[in-house]
Amino acid sequence: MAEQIDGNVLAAKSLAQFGVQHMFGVVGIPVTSLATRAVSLGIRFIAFHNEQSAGYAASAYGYLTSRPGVFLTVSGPGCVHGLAGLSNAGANTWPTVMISGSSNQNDVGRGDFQELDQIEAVKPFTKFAVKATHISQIPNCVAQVLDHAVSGRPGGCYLDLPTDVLHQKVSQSEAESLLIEAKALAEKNKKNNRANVEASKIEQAISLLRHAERPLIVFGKGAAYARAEDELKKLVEKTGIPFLPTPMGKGLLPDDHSLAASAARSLAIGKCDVAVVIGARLNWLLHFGEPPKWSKDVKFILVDVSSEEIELRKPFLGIVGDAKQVLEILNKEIKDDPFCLGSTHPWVDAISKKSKENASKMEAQLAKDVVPFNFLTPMRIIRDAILEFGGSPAPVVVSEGANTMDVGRAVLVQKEPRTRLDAGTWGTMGVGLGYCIAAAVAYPDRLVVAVEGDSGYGFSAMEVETLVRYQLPVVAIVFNNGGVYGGDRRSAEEINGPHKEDPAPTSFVPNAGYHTMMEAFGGKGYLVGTPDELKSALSESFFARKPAVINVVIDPYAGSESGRLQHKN
Ligand SMILES: Cc1ncc(C[n+]2csc(CCOP(=O)(O)OP(=O)(O)O)c2C)c(N)n1
Ligand SMILES: *[C@@H]1O[C@H](CO)[C@@H](O)[C@H](O)[C@H]1NC(C)=O
Ligand SMILES: [Mg+2]
Repeated sequence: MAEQIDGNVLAAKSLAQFGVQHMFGVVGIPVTSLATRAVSLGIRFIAFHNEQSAGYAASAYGYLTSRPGVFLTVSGPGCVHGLAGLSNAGANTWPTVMISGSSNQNDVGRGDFQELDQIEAVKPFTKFAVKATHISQIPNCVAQVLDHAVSGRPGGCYLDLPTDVLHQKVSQSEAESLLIEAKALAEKNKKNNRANVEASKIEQAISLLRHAERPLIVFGKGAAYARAEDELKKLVEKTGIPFLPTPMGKGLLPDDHSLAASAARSLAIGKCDVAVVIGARLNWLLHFGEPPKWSKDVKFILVDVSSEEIELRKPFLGIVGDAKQVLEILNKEIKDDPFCLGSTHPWVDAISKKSKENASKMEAQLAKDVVPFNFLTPMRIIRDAILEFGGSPAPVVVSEGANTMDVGRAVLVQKEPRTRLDAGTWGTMGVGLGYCIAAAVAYPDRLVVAVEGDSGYGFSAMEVETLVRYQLPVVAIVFNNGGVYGGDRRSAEEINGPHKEDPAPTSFVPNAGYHTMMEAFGGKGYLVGTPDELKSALSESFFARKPAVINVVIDPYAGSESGRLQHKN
């Protein structure tokens, strides 16, 4: 009898054929064999403790590499944990594929092992979901799910592989022809992300920018994903228009560029009359593009890959297209009739003055060595250590938390694109270690530095074992202020009732030994409370390129409740 292979092997072969190089996940029935077969075909499988983190890792991998980040889960609860990663990928619009095993098709509705209608469960969080109902469909399903993740606006996609399908068999030769067929079909169906950008819209955009008195260029992680940095640089330098990145747009142009408006953010968005917004959504992070933060007369030029986004926001001018492609055309068109505001232009000058004022106030605060640590002192030391470590490509910075993330965003300096991964559009806590693992796997030559609130860190802290197991060069710095936002801030009348002896809902055990948890797995742990201790822990761990946790003791009352978002709490 000719040699036969099962669905697990065919799925692994399909993933390899369609270019998957890394996979994240948690194994178990019925997908363990899929993972081991994938490894034997050359795919690196990073095994996690929890599917949430594996999903976060896959999504960040998708963002960093522009290829779908793939993660594998078991059925039922594994799939449900994975929804965290899938939904966060959708919120961030990062190309991500969750593959889950599911129960036997014949036993559906009878309470099979880990049974769940997974296609229904993933629906709100995916742009495409498909179930292979027979082994012969596997190669084509794999091709489709990978393609949908990256086409148009990227996002989460799902592939369901029932146990019976994973156990079905086909002959080697049949498998080969299924793989060939799927490849041919994928070539034929390949979608073209390069839309036809209307020339009249480009002309209109240029005319708006040319006649604006106070123009602004805003860009976000969509532009970073599109690798639009060179074209953005050209546009900014050609026109002399100040720019403002969203948090993960930071680094597309260096934070210390003379036209950076981040330190004059309020003025820039409050007073600009024309704003070209590229690969960033006018959502809460940009105050919906509305007053009072923005002027009521501002004209938005919105560049986005998704026509739905443009329909939703109703900008003055909407241009549907890939950020890099649209910028290429804009730059080409401007060339024939160049204009540049120059540093003496009143708007550029006002932004620059305001920036310098704000920056020097900040530097004065940062220059002080405050012990017990506030947030600023250790953040300055970390900033300087990262800059001093330098290297090109630069280290990737991962950040989450409330105060810790907000202070980090203002203080840490990004000079290269896609070097900042944070809680993102949803403000999701728990993403940090997954993002660290993704960055270290996607960029094996780089250092990864995580700057994390103790609460944010704790959501996925067990994944430090994963760092040690794969020996990834990740230095996780925990800002340990004993809780969510820090110490117990309840007023006397709030501390009452039968449970008044309980710690506050925001409090953790004080002085938790996060560094010893890392040491328990054989990684390096540091406990630091002074500038000198922190400096020495940073330089040692950065150069060691080994997994490390630095437990930084912060004054529990140094931060504020909800960090920057106090008005929402
Ligand atoms: C998944 C998820 N759960 C809960 C929250 C609510 N939340 C916002 S910030 C935060 C933690 C803030 O504490 P920490 O990370 O220690 O930062 P700090 O302000 O203390 O520096 C939490 C729990 C969230 N954003 N995401
Ligand atoms: C001052 O600079 C910080 C950091 O760049 C920024 O977050 C803040 O919004 C700036 N303040 C104003 C008023 O623009
Ligand atoms: Mg905290």
